[in-house]
Amino acid sequence: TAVTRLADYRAPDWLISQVALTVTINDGETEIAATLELAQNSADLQPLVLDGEGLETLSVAIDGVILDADAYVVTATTLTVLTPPAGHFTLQTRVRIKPESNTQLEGLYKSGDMYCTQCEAEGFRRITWFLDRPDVLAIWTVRIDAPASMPTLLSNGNRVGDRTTADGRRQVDWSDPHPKPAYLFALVAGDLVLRNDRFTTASGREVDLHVYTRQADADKVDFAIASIKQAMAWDERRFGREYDLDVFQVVAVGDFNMGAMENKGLNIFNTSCVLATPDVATDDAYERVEAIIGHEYFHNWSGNRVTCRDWFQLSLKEGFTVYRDAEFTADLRSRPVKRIQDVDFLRTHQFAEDAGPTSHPVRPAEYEEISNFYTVTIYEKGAEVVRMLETLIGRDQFRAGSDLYFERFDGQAVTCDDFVDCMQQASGRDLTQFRRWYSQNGTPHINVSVAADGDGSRITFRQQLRDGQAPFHMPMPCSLYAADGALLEQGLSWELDQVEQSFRVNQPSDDLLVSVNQGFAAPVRIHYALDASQRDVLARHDLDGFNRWDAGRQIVIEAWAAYVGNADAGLIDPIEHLFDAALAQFEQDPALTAEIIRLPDDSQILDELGADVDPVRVRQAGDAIRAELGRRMGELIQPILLALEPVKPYQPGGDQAAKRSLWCLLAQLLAHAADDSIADALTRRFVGADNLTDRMNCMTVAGVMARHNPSMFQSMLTIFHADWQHEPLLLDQWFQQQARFGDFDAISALLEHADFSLGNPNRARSVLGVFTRANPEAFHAPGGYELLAGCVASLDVSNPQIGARLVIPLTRYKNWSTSQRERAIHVLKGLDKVCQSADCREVIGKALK
Ligand code: HT7
Ligand code: ZN
Repeated sequence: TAVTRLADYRAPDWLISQVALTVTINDGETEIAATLELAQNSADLQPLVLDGEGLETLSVAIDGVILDADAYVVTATTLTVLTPPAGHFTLQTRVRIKPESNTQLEGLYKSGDMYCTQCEAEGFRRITWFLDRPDVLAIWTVRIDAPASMPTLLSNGNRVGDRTTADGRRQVDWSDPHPKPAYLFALVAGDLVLRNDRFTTASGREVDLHVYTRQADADKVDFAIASIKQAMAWDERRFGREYDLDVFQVVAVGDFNMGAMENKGLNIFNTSCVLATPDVATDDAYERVEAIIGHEYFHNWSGNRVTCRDWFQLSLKEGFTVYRDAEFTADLRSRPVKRIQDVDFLRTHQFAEDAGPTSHPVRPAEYEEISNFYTVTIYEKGAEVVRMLETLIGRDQFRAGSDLYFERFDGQAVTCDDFVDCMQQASGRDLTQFRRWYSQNGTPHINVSVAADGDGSRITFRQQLRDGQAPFHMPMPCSLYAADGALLEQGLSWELDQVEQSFRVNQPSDDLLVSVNQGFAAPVRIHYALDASQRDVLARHDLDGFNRWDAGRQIVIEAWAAYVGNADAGLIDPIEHLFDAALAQFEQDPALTAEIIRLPDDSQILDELGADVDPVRVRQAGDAIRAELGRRMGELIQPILLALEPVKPYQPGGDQAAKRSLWCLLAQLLAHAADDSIADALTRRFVGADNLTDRMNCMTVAGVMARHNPSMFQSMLTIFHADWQHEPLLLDQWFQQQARFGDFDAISALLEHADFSLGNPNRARSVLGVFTRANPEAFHAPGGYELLAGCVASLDVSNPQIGARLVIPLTRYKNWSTSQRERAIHVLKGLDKVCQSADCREVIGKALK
């Protein structure tokens, strides 16, 4: 497969200043007439090579003259005009495409009755011939011409024309005044319901807010609209960024490869990331809707007004925008809880990615298929890198750097280095070494040791680096505590920039506990050997909220990892101790309490244990620990569960959501302990629930109980299906619960269910994503890998982007037990023989290297 390399980047030979598209939609075929104003951008005149894929070319003209067939060459992926005029000229093309048979969901495709687009990263070339690269920015006008059955015709920018033609067709014209690359183009056509609202910007401009859904979802967008207003106001307040068009449009689409897309002025959302009512969205889903609405909206500046020069710079927009949406959530909700959840997510998913075969730097040096690089490294680690910049230079200088960035590069396509340059200029700090975070992959491991040094101590940090890597520059804020938890020194703004460096403090080493990397300032793994009682001191006394939580986290991870090798109930004592202390104060901060008693994902234990571990044993050890905790703490938990009875009416978020989450975690401990005393309360809560969160929580607890008593889980599934099968998002939830708790046979049966379809990414993820990531007993059972592989082989043809994502759990076999590794390699080799797409071939190829 062809590899694209950053080192080979060259500015385009041609630029496009203006684009005029006419998109004529008819059932079965769509015609696109494109007029491109081209300008020579190279010193020597070069052929014009346009990108395209799956296009039927009808005509090509230059300056109004149709070209002879020998004046241009069309291949499967290019159209080359061999001798274009020097300087400036107009190119007109007409092509035909078939959105109805587009199953890849890239380019123009159909979701139900609605036509919609997804052009990032390289989908626009599936619509018409173009210079489909992010450093070609043009001013666009679009005419959509469609049958009267599709009255809603949307594109980017402002609506400038709207008519019904003599033959009854609809024609709508759009004009976008801001230059943009092709990946930000969008078009939607259908019969949609509009919900509208307004926002007045800080400078007094009125903006229409338009949210479009299919008829059945029209009542599910209030929360999204409120979130748009919050996001607009927040970006003005926090980053000085105003919205810049007359209308901001959002469309909800049921078939979508990812969460949402920030097309200029026309954001397209997966229904799962925009629709929210108490009956269709859990508390977590509400928070996700708010965050993703924010994320896509914030892209209007960090991504759209200032975009990426090439796809290697993807984190320039994604890392920065994730950082921005995390701050948005932190400001709207609980900052400490948001930080804990984000770090937990990073450790679970990004650390695992960085330890696996698809590990790559925040700015990759090469790729085979760019769609494979929309990863937790680009997004979440990229956001951590931006956060480190803020920590290193301070909040005010970071804001000055971001102002400079938006001002200097407005309307341009730039690089990660350009971003750091702005931070460097605004702060006056030398960030040369810091840039290694963009080019060096892997999670840095930092060994911390404390040794006596005269009457004080020396705290030494050692960076363990991969072969050939140079040390990172990172913030390492620390505080010092005495062995009894008394604060000795706070706010030590240490920074690391060498392989080894040490700091002297006056406290004797036998009475010193260091609270290291406070707030998880640097995205690293810290190795600081403390015993459980020392960690317990920090878990009680650390004034840094994140590190207080993290001390407890380390207690759990170490105990669980030890328990995998030796099921000694005594190992559970420190966890019980931690949970006891947390529950004693649950009323003060139920959200934080929930974070303390939420056990980490299995992958963090696998990471702790290193090589040759059976993931099923890790899961079983975790379940045994939960069961033991449930037995030991039952008497403490019972009254708390009563105190956490549901409050009506349902409100998403806040204290209510925290209490629901805590209830679910505690009830699961009892369920693991096979404590049937909660059965009646569980049934009552499920039947009486006025919201999805409680229904799902009850099903989760019943799913755990199903081990020894399957009937309650089964009857909840039946009731839920009968009540909610008309809602696709709830059918997804119904599939997810079964994929999580079912055995291998049950999961095989799900794939045969009439409502299962690999063609809908949400449904495919609901079964395959959950089964492979959250149900190790079924996944590692005989036939589990093959079950996934069969689906991946089929997706390789119909939707390779999704296939390449779903196969990833099978590629993480490096540290599994020998027989599991051998089976995984065997199945991957089989897949390697049949898969044809660049997407799947890249992921599988790397896993087999
Ligand atoms: N920037 C968007 C990325 C995206 C995407 C990428 C590849 C294929 C399909 C896609 N849909 C959306 C989403 C975002 O980060 O905001
Ligand atoms: Zn994004």
